[in-house]
Amino acid sequence: MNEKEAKETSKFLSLILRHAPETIQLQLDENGWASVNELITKSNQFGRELDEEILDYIVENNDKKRFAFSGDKTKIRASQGHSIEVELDLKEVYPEHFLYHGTVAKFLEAIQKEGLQKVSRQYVHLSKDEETAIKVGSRRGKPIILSIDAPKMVTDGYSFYLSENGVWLTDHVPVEYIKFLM
Ligand code: HQG
Repeated sequence: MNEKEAKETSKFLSLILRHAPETIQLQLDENGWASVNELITKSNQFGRELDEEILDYIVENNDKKRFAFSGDKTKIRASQGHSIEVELDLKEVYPEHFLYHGTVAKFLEAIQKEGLQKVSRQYVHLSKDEETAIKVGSRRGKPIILSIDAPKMVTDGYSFYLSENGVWLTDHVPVEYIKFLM
């Protein structure tokens, strides 16, 4: 499998495992897991080439480690990024430093009014460093980086979670914790 094919398959898996499993008549369990066998069979029926070797390759080599197998490798799920309700059973963790969020200018006015919202995902996504946030923002255009006083939020009772692939998650970032570095 070449890089282009791997990227396309990864995008397909993001669609199925984060947003719309019904596209291939797949059901995720309440924790977001899909049966590996069922995912392979239903993807193939849908016309998407997939087998265990391809899945292994993607889980291992995906640039953001977006997907993970269960311990016995019978199940697979996305580690974050869902728009559908799943219970990831993430442990609460306490960030000890500022976190970052990459966005673009057209959202700033709304963010300045209502803080960072989940929009269509299950959580607000934050990055551990500015470099990562720049990449996230660049998906949409010229990136604008916001820094978030996460330690202060913890002191004030807000919860944070860290996904298996290192993305910081929270429910809402009110505007008073955001520094607009421009
Ligand atoms: C913006 C990718 C208006 C927010 C990335 C963002 C990440 C608001 C967009 C992960 C707003 C939502 C998530 C408000 C936030 N008003 N706009 N109040 N609050 N926004 O894609 O953080 O490649 O749902 O700034 O790397 O961009 O998919 O969130 O621009 O880790 O694995 O609304 O997705 O990872 O967009 O990205 P998204 P995100 P993957």
